[in-house]
Amino acid sequence: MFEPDKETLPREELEALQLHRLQTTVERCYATVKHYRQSMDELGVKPVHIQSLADVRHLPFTKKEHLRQNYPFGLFSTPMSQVVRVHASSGTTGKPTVVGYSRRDIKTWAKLMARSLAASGLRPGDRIQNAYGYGLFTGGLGFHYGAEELGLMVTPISGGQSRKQIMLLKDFEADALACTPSYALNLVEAAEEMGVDFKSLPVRVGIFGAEPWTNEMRFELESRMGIDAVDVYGLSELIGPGVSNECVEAKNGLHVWEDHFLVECVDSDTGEPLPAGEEGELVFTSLTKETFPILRYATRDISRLEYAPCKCGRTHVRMRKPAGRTDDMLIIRGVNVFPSQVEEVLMRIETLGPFYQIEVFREGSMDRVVINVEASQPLYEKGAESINRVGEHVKRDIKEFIGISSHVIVKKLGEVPRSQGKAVRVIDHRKK
Ligand code: DLL
Repeated sequence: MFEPDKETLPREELEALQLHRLQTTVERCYATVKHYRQSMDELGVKPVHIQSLADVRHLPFTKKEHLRQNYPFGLFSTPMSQVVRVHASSGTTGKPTVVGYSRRDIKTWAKLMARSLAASGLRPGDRIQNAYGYGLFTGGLGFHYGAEELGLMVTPISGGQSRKQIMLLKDFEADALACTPSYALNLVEAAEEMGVDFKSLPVRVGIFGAEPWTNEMRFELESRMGIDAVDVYGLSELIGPGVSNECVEAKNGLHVWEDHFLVECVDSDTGEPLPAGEEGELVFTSLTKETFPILRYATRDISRLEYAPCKCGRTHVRMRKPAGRTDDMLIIRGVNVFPSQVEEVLMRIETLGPFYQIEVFREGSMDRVVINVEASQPLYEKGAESINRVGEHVKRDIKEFIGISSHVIVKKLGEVPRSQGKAVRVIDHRKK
């Protein structure tokens, strides 16, 4: 562990620390950020009302639209002269959302990422190839600073140049690869094209995140790459990657670094807290941020919290692999569908490649779902009849396990679009 005393704090002590930090954060927000003062005043809540961790529920939610309304620096809590970095996420429409960091925030983030990398099984002296995008996206620099903090050698290659990635993984003897799970699949494919068996490379662990991926995808990646694949979660509004990470010992849920973030799981329709263990929307409050503290950020990410002890010895709560975002949930003729459910079904069919994309059309008053998949090379060689049979199989399984009718198109290997960062899993033509 990178910070064993903090990562194994008995829960009582952890919660006492959280309460103290929550109170400080709420005071800071109220005193320095107009948006928080106004929204707390509207609810009649003052910092002094926060007397227990449960009192967090009296605070207002913060949503993406609040970041947009305060573009670019309206939610910053420090004078601009103390801000040493900004990051931004590209909104689908209009202006991005902007977040800022003080010198201390950058240090905190590096430590949290160092914790995450250590939890993933890395040690000082190990080497990591960082294929997350460098730039306004938090992935590249977040991993970079964390890796240096832990004492790893970093190859800052960013996303893309897949063949060069394979060459450098081999030549620089990387122990770890960091990228999105969908880009990891691209790299396996690039290796195959180069006649390199990925399993022969020295890489022993993949730290994959920034998009939802299923356990079925984990098994696929682990067996094709010959690695342990662990999940890393985070979002720019909170800090970037390093909000939570799986431990390589259990690979069963992501430890939320609770001395820095207070996590709640709420009903996404009503905003009411849910009993421990129930599935709902994750809501986070930062506990140590200086420039961009955030109260009750409603992530839209669906997960659940597991408080049972973990075999790795860490006491920090685990969040189950996020199933997806409520924004990405498709409603198909009244049935709620996450792309990850489709992924689960597809990954069980061995003759298909691991790439897929879902398209939704409106025809008259009906929704039509098209699932684009790829035949593996051996299936492709067997010809049209076998391919059609597999297409029918997919259709049946989607109907049986998810409950929707779909049209399945089995394409040739390489015909479903690839990505270098977050994969585009759904194209919803109804929204155009
Ligand atoms: O994706 C930060 C990050 C970089 C995380 C690298 C992990 C690795 P944003 O671009 O702000 O930040 O996007 C945040 O991505 O609300 C989730 O919907 C999704 N997401 C991130 N990690 C995971 C994950 C980065 N492990 C949004 N599983 C979040 C599922 C994830 N979804």
